[in-house]
Amino acid sequence: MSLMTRPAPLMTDDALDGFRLWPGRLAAPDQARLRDQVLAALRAAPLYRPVTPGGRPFSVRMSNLGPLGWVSDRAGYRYQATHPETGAPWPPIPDVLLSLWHELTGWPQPPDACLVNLYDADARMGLHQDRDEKDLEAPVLSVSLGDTAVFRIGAAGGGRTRSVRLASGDVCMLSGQARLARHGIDRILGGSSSLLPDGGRMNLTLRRAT
Ligand code: MD6
Ligand code: FE
Repeated sequence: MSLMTRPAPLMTDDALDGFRLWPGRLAAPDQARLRDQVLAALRAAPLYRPVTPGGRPFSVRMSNLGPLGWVSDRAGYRYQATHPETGAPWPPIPDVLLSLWHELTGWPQPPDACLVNLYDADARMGLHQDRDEKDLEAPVLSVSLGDTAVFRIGAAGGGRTRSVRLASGDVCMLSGQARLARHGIDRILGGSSSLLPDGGRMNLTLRRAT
C-alpha cells in the first residue's frame, strides 16, 4: 500500500506524543500505603480551598508536599515554600513518588514540588496548561488515587480534545510536545473506588518548579 493512501489514525495527534499513561502502575497495596502517607502529611499541611486570581474558589481542595508548593490567590499563581494558611513548610514528598519520578521520567533532578488535589464527587478542574514552572522542559508526572476521573486533554495549540479515564493507581506524564497540553478534569465518577476514607479522588502531580 502506498503511503499516500494510508488512512490517518483517528485519535492520533503528534502534538500529544509526550502524553504517556501507565494504567494501574501502582498496585493496590502500594496505593493504600501512599494514601496513608499522604493523609498523614495532610495533618501537618491541611487541605485548603484556594481562590483564582479573579477571586473564585476552586471546587478542588489543595495542599502540597516537597520544598515548594503551587498556590493560587488574588495575587496570582506561584510556587512558595510555606503553607498559605499555617505558614509551615510543606511536608516531604514520599519516597515511592520520588522513585516513580526517576523511573518514569528519567529526568536528572528530583521533583521539587508535589501538588495534592482532592476532589469530592462534584469537583472539577477547568482546562488549563501547567506553565508556572521555570523550566518548561521538565515533565510533569501525575498519580491518581481513589475515584476514577474523566480527564480531558488537547494539544497546546488548540483543536480537538480527547477524554481519558484516570483510575486509582494510574500514572500519567506530560512531557515533550505535550508538556504544555491543555488538560482538565470534566468529572469524577463518585463511588467508583473505596480507597479514600471519605470517597472522592486524590491526584498528586510532581514537578520541577525551579
Ligand atoms: C488532575 N491533573 O488529574 C489534574 N497537570 O486532577 C493535572 O492538572 C495535571 O494530570 C499536569 C500533568 C498531569 C496532570
Ligand atoms: Fe495540570
